Amino acid sequence: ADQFQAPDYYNLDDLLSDEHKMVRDAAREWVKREVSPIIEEAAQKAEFPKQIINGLAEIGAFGPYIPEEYGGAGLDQISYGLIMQEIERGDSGVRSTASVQSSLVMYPIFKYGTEEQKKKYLPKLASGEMMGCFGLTEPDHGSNPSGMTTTFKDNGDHYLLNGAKMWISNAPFADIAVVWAKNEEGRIYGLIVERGMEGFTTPETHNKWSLRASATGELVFNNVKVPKENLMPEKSGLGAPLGCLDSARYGIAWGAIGAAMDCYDTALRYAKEREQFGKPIASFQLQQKKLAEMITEITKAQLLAWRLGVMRNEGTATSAQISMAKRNNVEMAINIAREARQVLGGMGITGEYSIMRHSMNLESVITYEGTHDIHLLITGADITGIPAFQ
Ligand code: TGC
Ligand code: FAD
Repeated sequence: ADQFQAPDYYNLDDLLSDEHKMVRDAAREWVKREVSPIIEEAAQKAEFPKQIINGLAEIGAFGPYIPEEYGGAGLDQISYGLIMQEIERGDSGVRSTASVQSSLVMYPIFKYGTEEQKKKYLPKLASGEMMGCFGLTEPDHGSNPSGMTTTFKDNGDHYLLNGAKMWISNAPFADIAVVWAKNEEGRIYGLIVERGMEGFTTPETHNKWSLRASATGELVFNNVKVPKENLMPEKSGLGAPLGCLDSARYGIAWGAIGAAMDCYDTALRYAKEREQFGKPIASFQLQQKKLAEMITEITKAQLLAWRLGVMRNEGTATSAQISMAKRNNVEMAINIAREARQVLGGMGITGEYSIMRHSMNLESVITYEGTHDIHLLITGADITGIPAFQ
């Protein structure tokens, strides 16, 4: 059984409201009950566990902060963060599915879509009846999405969409895709593409060593006729997809804490139980150093995420502040996973424990939603006023 006990070294619970704690605890219990028992096998088989979709919807993981009138949970940003933390405590791939559905599919429809689009898609996305994916990255344009070559052009009562997207989470099973493409003037817009439209295919990406319980694929558009009412008109330009990324990156800053907590908690328990040289390995200074540094880093990351959440609630958090938290917290988690794996010795490499899976997953998390390098450059540009991307 899942024995997880969440570390809270600085009594962060005192900073949370009763609603925050209730939402967090419900997500935590659900992960223990529904995710932990099945996730290792799903990851080993490289299958997304579709049976958890309903449960994700029930804990409010699809559109936590989308208003209730559109089917969302109507929660604040801290609750959103806490849900992501708990889900990623289970698995980063499951959190990916929730991040994409909420921040990369529901958010753009809510912010940039028409009233008809909101009514048509948001309630079904919130309930999990419909699943979505987000296509920004292309084979030749990852860190530099402004160079994208996917295009759409006016063709009477519809647009003709051509191009390809790569590394798209949820693509193999998604019912709809929010796709970013350039019009004839080179201006970027988001289009809602539905599965079944002629010329639209979603080949799956195989042989991943990371995020194996998440389905990843391509989006290929070959003269796809997209009805004009599927264009999201309220925002265009690169700022439109980047606005969605702000929300998803914020969720990852919390999610990474969950993965780190799980690794720390597992390593701490193991170190107290495992004996070598006639003593628990937790009694050796070298192991204590690892564990003490882990809890210190987790505590710092919690404070960063919490403060960012307060600023998100106030509407004052900048994109650069979000980049700092995503970058710091994911690096924190990947380092903790690596150290925790060593505390478990040989057992650490097996699927008996979650640590190696977290460690492999975090290799994707440190790359997607803006690589570790790109977030450093965003901070660099912000503090110096000099962008160093090119
Ligand atoms: P730049 O000139 O800096 O900006 C272009 C326009 O965008 C505006 N902007 C933003 N708006 C909202 N939010 C942000 N975070 C924004 N950052 C920039 C900016 O003001 C400007 O607006 P305007 O009106 O002046 O045109 O653009 P650039 O081409 O120099 O690129 C900047 C850079 C490198 C930081 C950006 O392109 C970037 O972030 N690259 C990384 C790409 C990335 O993160 N891709 C993620 C793909 S999705 C994904 O990975 C999902 S995984 C999900 C999962 O499974 O969990
Ligand atoms: P590149 O941009 O080619 O970068 C390669 C290396 O060069 C990196 O180390 C990078 O930091 C470095 N680099 C690039 N530019 C600079 C620079 N200016 N200065 C210094 N170094 C630089 N995308 C989506 O749109 N939707 C999704 O759902 C999605 N899901 C994903 C799921 C997984 C499992 C993975 C692995 C990726 C996913 N992505 C998704 C794509 C992800 O966002 C990209 O992989 C990421 O943005 C990096 O792009 P790239 O892989 O093309 O690497």
